[in-house]
Parts: sequence; structure tokens; C-alpha cells
Amino acid sequence: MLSKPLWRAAGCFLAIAAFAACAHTAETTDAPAASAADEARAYIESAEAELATRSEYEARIAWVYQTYINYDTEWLLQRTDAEGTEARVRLASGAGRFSDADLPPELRRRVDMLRLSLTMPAPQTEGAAAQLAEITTRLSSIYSTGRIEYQGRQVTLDELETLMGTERNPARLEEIWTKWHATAAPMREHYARMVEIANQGARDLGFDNVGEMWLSNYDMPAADMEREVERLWGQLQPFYEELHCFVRSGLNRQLGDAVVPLDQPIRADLLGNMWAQDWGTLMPIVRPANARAIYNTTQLLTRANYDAVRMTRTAETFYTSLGLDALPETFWERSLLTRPRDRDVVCHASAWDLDSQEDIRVKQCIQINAEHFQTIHHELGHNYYQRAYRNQPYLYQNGAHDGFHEAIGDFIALNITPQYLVDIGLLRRNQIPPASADISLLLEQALGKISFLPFALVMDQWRWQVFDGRITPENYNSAWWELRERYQGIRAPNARGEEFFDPGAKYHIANNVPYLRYFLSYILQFQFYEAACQQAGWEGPLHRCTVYGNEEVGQRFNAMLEMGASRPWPDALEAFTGARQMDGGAMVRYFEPLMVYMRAQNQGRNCGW
Ligand code: X8Z
Ligand code: ZN
Repeated sequence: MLSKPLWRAAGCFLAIAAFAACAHTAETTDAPAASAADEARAYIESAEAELATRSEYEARIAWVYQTYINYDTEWLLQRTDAEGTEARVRLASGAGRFSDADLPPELRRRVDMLRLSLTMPAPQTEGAAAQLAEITTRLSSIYSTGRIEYQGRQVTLDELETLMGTERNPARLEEIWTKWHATAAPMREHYARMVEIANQGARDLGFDNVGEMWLSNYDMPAADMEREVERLWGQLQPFYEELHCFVRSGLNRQLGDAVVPLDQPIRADLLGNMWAQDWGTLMPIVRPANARAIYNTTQLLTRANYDAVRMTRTAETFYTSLGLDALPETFWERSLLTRPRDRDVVCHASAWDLDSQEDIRVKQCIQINAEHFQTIHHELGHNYYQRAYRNQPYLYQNGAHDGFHEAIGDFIALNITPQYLVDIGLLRRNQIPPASADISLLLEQALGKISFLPFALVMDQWRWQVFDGRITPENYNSAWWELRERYQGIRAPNARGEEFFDPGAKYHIANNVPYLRYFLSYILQFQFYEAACQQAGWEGPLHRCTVYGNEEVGQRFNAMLEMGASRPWPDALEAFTGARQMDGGAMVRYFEPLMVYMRAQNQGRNCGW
């Protein structure tokens, strides 16, 4: 079975458009030869109409599969996935005939987007799309139905994720981590075959390999985009190195030299998260005695008796406070907000747009904790984006780039400040942490945001190298751990031979969701936030700013959302922030006081790995 991405917006937000009306742009007097442009326009409009119809059908089948995994829904998904790939490959390769045509920019953009609309292409040979769909479906189902035996019962991933953040005994953490990673071992051979098929599909469409195709989605040549990523990482890497040093020392204080040697990469299972991608749950452990204790959001939610619906309603309130419309009634009727007890579902959170009109939904197995509170804001960001761009032509019904789509809800969640928690009644006024607690507030954010960056890079560095052949099936796992050590400074808790397939223990690898989007999102969300706070006239420390209730900011924000993918992304960025470049500077400024503090704390420590 597969879950997945055949749609253009494959991944964590699924969108479908019904017959999108196509915008006809007025042609200027120096317009290129009418005939090529007319032909291309007719081709694109017909392709968009076909894709819009197909997408709604595919989305409804994918929804049924993801919320009810069984033999029949796998069968349906496999079949529609195969047909969808065939159609998209046919349309993309047909668009190839306009490669050199002189087209008005608006049309050129849609032609190019059509060529790039597949995440996992297949060759046009008989049966290839079906084989690819069989493999991707199988990988998805292995992941989503994975369970381990732990302390005498079968435990699912959502519960294991919570345990990784609360259990503090290293032996038990290692057991959970090791058993979960073993569930991915059967993916290995399927993954290797999938890479062969999809790479052939990419070559048939004129790309070197699938990785190059993924990197070509950013309004610049793939090689330039790779350099952009290096540049952005360079801005934040010094921060990560301080944080790593600081956290390792905190863990060492708690667990001793034998478990946390001070000159080694950190054991991946000790970082409070199954993939060591978000260290937020380590706050009680790594907060030094000289940094003040702050409230614990998980506790606030639990004590106020929040449930999944209330968490979602609260997140919605932030968006409506900016002047955006309330979610439709059908959102509440059709979303899946808690894990059903009686069947397998894809629990990884996602936001859906089933009909490109009003049928938007979230699917998330919500747990009542700080991380899920942030995630529900994230998901609604996807839904509000989808709704804002629904009147664009089909191919433009998407984020300015995929990092924008991921950054919307996270930007909103950055506004969850102590004052905001007071405004919504979760915190009492006298519990607002004083300025002397700023370091603790920033540390908690850094454990979630800075720790994530090198993880996100590893995810796609590994795949780019798999797709371009630098990593082969014989060294899938060793290359994975080399990258984890190089970028993140972490190591596995035990020997990981090639009998395992540890990359597949992460959703986005088992489900072929490109991950660079999240790296870019973590940079962009701070740019959005800093710009929004400037628009609001905020003058205090950046991390205390909330634009809750500010309709002027909301209007400018919505103007960017409504553009969808209709313009190159720098135009969208400019519409909201005034800048045309992605820039880690906003993130650096946000965390600056913490950086100064950590540098001082790390004095005399042997940082690095
Ligand atoms: O997958 C997600 C979202 C859905 S797009 C829940 N995220 C990444 C992850 O979980 O690995 C959000 C943060 C990074
Ligand atoms: Zn997302």
C-alpha cells in the first residue's frame, strides 16, 4: 500500500482541486508567437481539468485508506496511485514539447510546474507504475501498522513517541528505540527496487535522478538550491554546536560518563524523541540550576482538562483572531482527531483539502501535550493556506514553495507566548515568567527548533545521495549513521548493521515525503514572525511578541497565502516580509540572548564530537 504522494501536494498536506478555473492573462503586444502559446495554453488547461477531477477522487480514496487500513483500502489505493502516476507522467512528458517554446511567463510557469508535479515518477513502460504503487503502498503500510511488544503489550508508535519523551531510564529507552527501528528492516529490499523504478521515471522526464527533480522545485536550478541550503545551514550551525555541547553536558550530569561520554556523539535514544529531531522534552533535564523553572505547557493543558477537540478549537481561535474565517462545520464532522481503538490508521499528522473548496480536514492522533498542541497549529496552517489559494488555477493551488506550506502553522505557533496563554485562560497572570526566565523560555524553543535543522538535512542528504547513486543498498544503513554523526553529532545506542534499514523508521522516508521543506520552514517561520512583530509595532524581546488578535497583520498574511504558487516564491516572501531571500538572520536574532548564555556556560567544555 502506499500512502502517498502521487498528488502534487503529496506528503503532509494533501490537496485536490475540482475543475479549477484557469486565469487567462492578458497578452502584451510583444507577446511571443500566438500559435505555440495558444497550443500550450490549451494543453495546460486540459491537463489542469483532468488533474483536478482525478485529484478529488484520489484524495477520497487516500482518506479512506489512511483512516481505515485494510486489504481492500490498500487495493484501492494501489490502483488509484498507479493510474495517477501514469496520468501525471503522460501529462508531464507531453508538456516536454513546450520546453523550448517562447511562452509568456505565466504560462511557462504552469508548463514547468506540470513537469515537476510528481514526487515519485515511473517510466512509461507497461506495469512500471503499478509496480511502483505496490511498493510505495507496502512501505507505507509497514510503517503505519508497526507495533512493538513492550512490557507485555503491543504498543503503537504514537504511544512510543510519548514514552521517548517521558521515560528517563537509558536501558528502557534503548529497548523502545531498538524495537521500533527493527520494524523498518523489511522495507530495505523494497526501497532499493523503488529507487530504481523512480529514477528511471525521472530520467525519462529529463532529470538526472529523483533527487535532482525534488531540488528543481524552488524557482532556481537544483545546484543553486543546494548551495542555498548550505548557506542557510552555515548561518545556524554555530548555534547548533553550542546547543549540542550544552545538552550533552546536561545529560552527562544526569546519566554519568559511562552513558554520556563528554567527547563522543550523543546516544540517539537519549534525546527525548524517537528520531532525535526535537529535544523539547529534555527541558527538565538540561535546564541548569541557574536558569529559572518555567511553566510546563503539557501540565497546563492536562490540568485544564483539554481534549483533542478543545486543542483544535483553541488553535482555530488564533487564526480567526487574525480575521480569517472559522473552519467549516464539515471540518468538525469529518476530521480524525484521535486514534480509533479498533483499526489501523496512518497516525502521522496531516491536513487535507479534498475538493479544493470547503472540504478541509485534519487527521492527527492527538495526545494532550505541548508537542501536539504545536502540531495542531501546524496542521491548521496547511488548511488555512489551502483555503486561501483555492481560487487560483489548479497548478497554482499550492504553497509558494513547499517550505512555505510547512512554515505557516509553525509561524502561528511561535506566537504562543506566556501573555497569549494568559489571554486564552491557560495560564494565570501571576504565572507569567519574569524577564529573568527568558533564558529558560528560549532554551525550550531552541531544543525544538535548533536541534531540528541538522536532522532535516540528514533526511534529504541521505536521499539525494541514494538517488544519485553515491549511496547504494549495500551501505544504506552505514551511510545513514555517518550522516547522523557528521551533521547531528549523534550515534546509535547499539550496532546497526546492514540487516537494518533505520532510515525507514521515519515516516517521511517510508512515505517518500521530501524533507527539505521542513528545513526551509524552520528558517522561514522566524522570518515571518519577525516581520509580523515589526508590522505590529512590537518593541520588547522578540520571543515575547504575539500578534494574536491583530487583523492588520492577518490581512497582509492572507495576501501572501492567497497567492499560492502563482508567482516565484521571492514575490510571496516579499508580500509578507518585504524580503526576497530566505535568511537565517531572524532565527539568529531571536535566539541571540541564549547564544550568549550558552557560550558562557560552555566555557572550558570540550565541545564537538
Ligand atoms: O511531518 C510533519 C507534520 C506534517 S507535515 C506533522 N512534521 C515533520 C515531522 O514530524 O518530522 C512537522 C515537523 C517536522
Ligand atoms: Zn506539515
